[in-house]
Amino acid sequence: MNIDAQPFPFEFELARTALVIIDMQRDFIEPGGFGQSLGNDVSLLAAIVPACQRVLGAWREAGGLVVHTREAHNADLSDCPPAKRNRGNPTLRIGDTGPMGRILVAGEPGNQIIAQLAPVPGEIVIDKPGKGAFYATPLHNLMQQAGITHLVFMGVTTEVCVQTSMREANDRGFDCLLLEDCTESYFPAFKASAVEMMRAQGAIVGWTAMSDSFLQVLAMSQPAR
Ligand code: C5J
Repeated sequence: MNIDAQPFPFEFELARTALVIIDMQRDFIEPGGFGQSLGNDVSLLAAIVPACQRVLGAWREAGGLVVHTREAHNADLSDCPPAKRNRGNPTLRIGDTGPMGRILVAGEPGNQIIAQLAPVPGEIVIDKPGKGAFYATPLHNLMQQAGITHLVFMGVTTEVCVQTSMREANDRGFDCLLLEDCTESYFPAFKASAVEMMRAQGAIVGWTAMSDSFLQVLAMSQPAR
């Protein structure tokens, strides 16, 4: 398949491609979570949910592999370095109890993926202690076992966990596409810069495309499995 992308078309085979949805969890998207504790306006992020739902629905229909990630720490915070916990001087630190339970702790209500994009059986869910989806997680092995060579990214936030994960994937040899209208930042200027820098220099980190181009091509595909 061939997607109209920047800086040039992105080619992929459905059976060798995974859709990776980064951290669409309540802690970042709903009031009362980690995002708001850092002083951010979380309403900006909710705007991408309908576009993400359309892509996820079409990808599932096509039989593509889905990976969801969550930024999540163990309840004893053994995987949260003090440097991370203390950063930003937040009103609520990682591990503190907020309106949606303990901030960024696995299993807490705020740590769940939002209902509109909730994983279904058979989809991979990766809990990651860092910003990148590959650091201290089994993601690389799982992708190799599944024969995956290409990754399509959506999620939040563009310049933090999405960009870090795409860079990690790129260094591990994956070809990566970012769906521009399916990613968002608390800082619109940071999103714009991150998108520009990833596709610059001939897709030095990866390609970018709008979800409509992706959906059009997907609609013409044969199911992967
Ligand atoms: C942040 C993320 N922004 N998922 N996490 O701390 O981007």
